[in-house]
Amino acid sequence: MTKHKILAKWVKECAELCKPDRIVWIDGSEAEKERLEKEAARAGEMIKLNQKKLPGCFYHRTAKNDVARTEHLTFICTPTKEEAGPTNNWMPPKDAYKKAAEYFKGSMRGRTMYVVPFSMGPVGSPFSKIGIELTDSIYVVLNMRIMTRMGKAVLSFLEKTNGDFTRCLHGKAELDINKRLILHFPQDNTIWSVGSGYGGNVLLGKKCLSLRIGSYLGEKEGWMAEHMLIMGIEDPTGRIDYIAAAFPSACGKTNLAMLIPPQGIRRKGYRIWTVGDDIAWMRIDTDGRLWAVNPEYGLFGVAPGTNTKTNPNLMTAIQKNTIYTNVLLRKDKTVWWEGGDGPIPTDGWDWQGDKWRPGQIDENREPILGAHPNARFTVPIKNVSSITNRLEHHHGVPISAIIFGGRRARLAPLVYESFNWQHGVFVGATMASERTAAQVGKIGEVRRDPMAMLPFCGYNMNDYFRHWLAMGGKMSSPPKIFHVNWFRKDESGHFLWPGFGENLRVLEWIISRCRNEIDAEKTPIGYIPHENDIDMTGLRIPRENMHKLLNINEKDWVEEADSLDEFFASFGKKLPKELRHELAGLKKRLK
Ligand code: GTP
Ligand code: SPV
Ligand code: MN
Repeated sequence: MTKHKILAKWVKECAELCKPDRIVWIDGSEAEKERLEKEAARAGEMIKLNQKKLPGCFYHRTAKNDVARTEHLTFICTPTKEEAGPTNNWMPPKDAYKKAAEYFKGSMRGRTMYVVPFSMGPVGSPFSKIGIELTDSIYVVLNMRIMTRMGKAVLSFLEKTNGDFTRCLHGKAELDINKRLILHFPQDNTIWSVGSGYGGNVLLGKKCLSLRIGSYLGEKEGWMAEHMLIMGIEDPTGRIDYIAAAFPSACGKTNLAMLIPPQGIRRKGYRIWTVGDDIAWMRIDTDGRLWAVNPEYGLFGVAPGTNTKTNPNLMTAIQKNTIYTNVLLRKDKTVWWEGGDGPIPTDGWDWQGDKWRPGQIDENREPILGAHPNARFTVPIKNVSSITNRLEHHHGVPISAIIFGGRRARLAPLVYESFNWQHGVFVGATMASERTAAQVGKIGEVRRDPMAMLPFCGYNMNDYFRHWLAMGGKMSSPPKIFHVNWFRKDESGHFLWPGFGENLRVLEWIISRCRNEIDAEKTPIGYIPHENDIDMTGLRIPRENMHKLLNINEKDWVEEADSLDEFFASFGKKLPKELRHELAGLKKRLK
């Protein structure tokens, strides 16, 4: 119960709609956690893993048709379509409430409604936002416990300040994809999610609040909510440069944020500090620089491909107090996934709960996977040994460089630097990437994903671009803007760049550029490194690969620039003229 009258009234209204048997206010205590874990295990919602090998770890499977974000069922519900803009699905608020209310109606009969008070950002920080999530899923409660600061302290603060909060209502209902909706009502500071149990659809503090509602508030209040990792790179003198990087879903943010310096350049003595792996809230401080905080408290990371070679830091972090979702369950109650640490298990139960052996094929002659390609784990960020000591600092960290990137088998070079802020905004606005398993849809298809925010911008993307442009003008020392591509392939489809820890070599170049320590080669698309300016010590890749990685194929770029006409046309008249101007500039330089 609560002294906060508006909160009490809202909880009562939601309970009248969903009709739970009981309402439980979550305090965030250890005892409560144990109680919930027991109950989830009893109900079959979670499986307790091998506590000797994986202390504090649990296992969960989602429904088969509920394994990734469903962008086609995600809506921005503003009074006018114009406010949602050309890239979002839109529904009028009245219709949206009505439609979802039908699915919510009585859906919690026989169930418990949990009231989860949470804070995105340190509790009580002037830059933090409070949300209350109502949910009938213990899995959601236990994940929110990892992903956010939550419980009694948040509620006390909200009551003491009698402040506003984001109203987040989640119900599993029938877990039916035909009765699933993820709805955002920016004007009402409200999120309704029904019919799903998958992370990004139901951990409402994450994409829904911190990005969609957050970006809407950011434009109004003069700050930015971005789909970015934040990391610090400390050089041997102790100076730390912080960078923020926007890559689309499942394109390497988590991995970059906690990389371990590769053997070859370890002698240089770099240290990496992890600040965040998915979301950055950024504002301009009195020094005229951009400062970023990570509003989250945990990581919801992709399992497949994660192993001791690619990400030793993360492998260590997920050995305790981690919730695994949709991975392979082994007989000894440990877990495995494709691209995980070998050897491949001889048997187990796959993500759908069926008996699994390696080499099985399905009716389409495709291999049956042990883990879903979008299988994930939820882990407290403090488990990561490279965690920054500024996590609780409400000022956050000053950003030297912003990096955009995506999966592009062709075209985009390993790295290039924009000419200035406005050109950098153009680079971000036009970035593209091959689709991954993080969202339902066709994998591999190249799509434009401006600033990696296509699925997460909570308002008209034209206004979002305008906000980016305006922010640059307000800073006396804006970060430099870069673009990277770890995913370029050769003719036979192999990655040309080893990626992961080796990406530090590229970050080193980026930081040298930010410090004005080295010059670069000017090309029509931006500045690229002189060939010897990326330290390749100890890395044996053919010299011709490096040529390919940094090659700007002008014919391909002319094609790319031409295709941007159509892309920009889809934004209509409201597209900021500065972006059209940048496109014209690119075309001219390519001639
Ligand atoms: P979201 O959590 O969906 O926002 O994704 P993310 O951007 O944090 O992606 P993540 O770091 O989890 O990486 C997704 C997949 O890309 C994993 O399978 C990684 O193993 C793979 N990956 C990450 N970095 C690299 C890289 O530098 N090179 C290559 N080839 N693969 C990478
Ligand atoms: C993403 O898809 O970008 C994620 C995972 O970070 S989810 O929280 O499901 O959105
Ligand atoms: Mn993400």
